[in-house]
Amino acid sequence: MTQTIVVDPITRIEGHLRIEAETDADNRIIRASSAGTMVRGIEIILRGRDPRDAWAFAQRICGVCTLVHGIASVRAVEDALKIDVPPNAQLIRNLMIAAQFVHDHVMHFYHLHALDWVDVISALKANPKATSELAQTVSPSYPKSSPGYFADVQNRLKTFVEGGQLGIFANGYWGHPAYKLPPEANLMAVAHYLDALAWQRDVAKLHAIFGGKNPHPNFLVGGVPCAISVHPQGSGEAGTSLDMGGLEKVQNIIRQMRDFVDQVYVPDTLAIAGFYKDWSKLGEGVGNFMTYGDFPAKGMSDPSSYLIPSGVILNRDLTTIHPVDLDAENQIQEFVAHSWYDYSVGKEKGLHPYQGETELNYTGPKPPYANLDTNASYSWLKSPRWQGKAMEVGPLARVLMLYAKGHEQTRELVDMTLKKLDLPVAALYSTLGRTAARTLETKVFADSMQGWYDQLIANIKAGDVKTHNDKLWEPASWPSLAKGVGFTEAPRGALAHWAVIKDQKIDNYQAVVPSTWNAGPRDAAGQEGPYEAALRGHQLYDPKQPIEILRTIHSFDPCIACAVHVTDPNGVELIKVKIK
Ligand code: NFE
Ligand code: MG
Repeated sequence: MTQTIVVDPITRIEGHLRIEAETDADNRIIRASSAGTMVRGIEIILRGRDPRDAWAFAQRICGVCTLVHGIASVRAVEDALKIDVPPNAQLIRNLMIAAQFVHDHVMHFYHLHALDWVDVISALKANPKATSELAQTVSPSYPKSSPGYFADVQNRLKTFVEGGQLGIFANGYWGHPAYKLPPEANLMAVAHYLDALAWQRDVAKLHAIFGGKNPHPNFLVGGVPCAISVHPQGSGEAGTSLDMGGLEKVQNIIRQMRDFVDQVYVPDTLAIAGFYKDWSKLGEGVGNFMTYGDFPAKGMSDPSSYLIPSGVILNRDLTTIHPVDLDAENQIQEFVAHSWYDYSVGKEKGLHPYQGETELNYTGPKPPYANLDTNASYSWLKSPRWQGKAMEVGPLARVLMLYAKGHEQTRELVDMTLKKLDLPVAALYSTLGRTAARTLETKVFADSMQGWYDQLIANIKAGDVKTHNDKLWEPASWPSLAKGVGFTEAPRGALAHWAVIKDQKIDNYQAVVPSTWNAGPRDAAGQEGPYEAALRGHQLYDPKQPIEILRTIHSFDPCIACAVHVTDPNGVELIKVKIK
């Protein structure tokens, strides 16, 4: 007998995601459908606006990836108007993007994904002294590892549970046999969950130092809005510009970031992964991977200088990297065959984002409803495709790309991880591989921050304090028609904004974001998106507690606000959790 399991909303993600999974008599998923259930349409809001302001609107697509839409937006306008960004501004952008990665990935691991693997209630049974011994083996350089420390954390947890107020830990499938960690490992992870909360509050300040605030730091077409002062610290001459005192704070934050990644995040990932090696055979997805590339050493116009290379990997073949051209009309297209949109060319055809259309047409059932008709339209997400093929974007795509291109540190990290877990390279193509890739790339980017910081300081010491190029600031200097694409690697994957500028105003604006690539519905040809493909084959131990679905979906780190560029206009919850 087949049945449909509905998980709606999927929690511990950003935005509103619904999964409908059809299972066979053995509770094995034979067909999964991924649906975004909310829409607003930032792209419509942007029409007619000054392109120099677009970043501030686009950035509101999401408060989780707090700055990536700002970056993609200023780059789109700079690409359209052919504006070069000064080297210091590029370095500051690299530092801000990398800080976003480190912050976001650590938060995702501990606060969104960990509880799929860590049983909070089991931590109550742990022996604090044994936990301390475990912690000192797993993370020998991390200072918070005494028996007293773990006893304190356990007591805090006990108080929650005895008060009947699990709060942030209220809804988990605690006690499910899929949890494999011993109580001590669970207690250690819960302690690091709390440590990571305090840590993230401090390191988020990097964005505020360069961009005035976090989330949603300020940006500027042509550079960055923070002026640099060379006046000595404390001389009172710097005004509101960034002085050496501010830069020293940045140095301290980079140190704090690297310490937490090295001492806690990487060792915890490896330790926890050791108990879940079965998950190296599940949850692959579509087997195609794409990156746009980022972190230029010499500006966006020189892709050979990017730390993350751009390219496409097809069918796991790491020997051939296909080039990605974001301007080519036959490469990237969005389809709406199963989405609640209409296209003027008909629902079966794809459109390149320069010609992209945002014409809402909800044809789904009236809520509350039991099921969506997944043979018809069933999502507010479109289905982006590269040369007609579904692509996974994100940490796994980036790590594979760096690995395929022979990036030395990535190779060492991947080889170390596989050796430690005693797994083959093929293990990367899985739920476990995706989660490990997120951790490993965090280390690569955190370490790279030091180099960009050192370069910035060297430039300033050599007398270069320029952070903005205002040569083409005045709209009168622009052509009457221009179009450009701005791209970045966001924590969840390749992100690009396409802007058409006509008579100094935005004529069309399209954002195609990472979670749309990963979470989008089937296309006109019936090809699944990565979430849908990844879920197929999962066997559910208990369909009423579908933790297996959460593990794989969370391994992608969904952000549905980004994916449909939304927030709900009325704050109304449309649909309730329904597992039947
Ligand atoms: Ni709202 Fe985002 C990231 C973007 S979406 S989190 O990272 O773009 O997938
Ligand atoms: Mg879009």
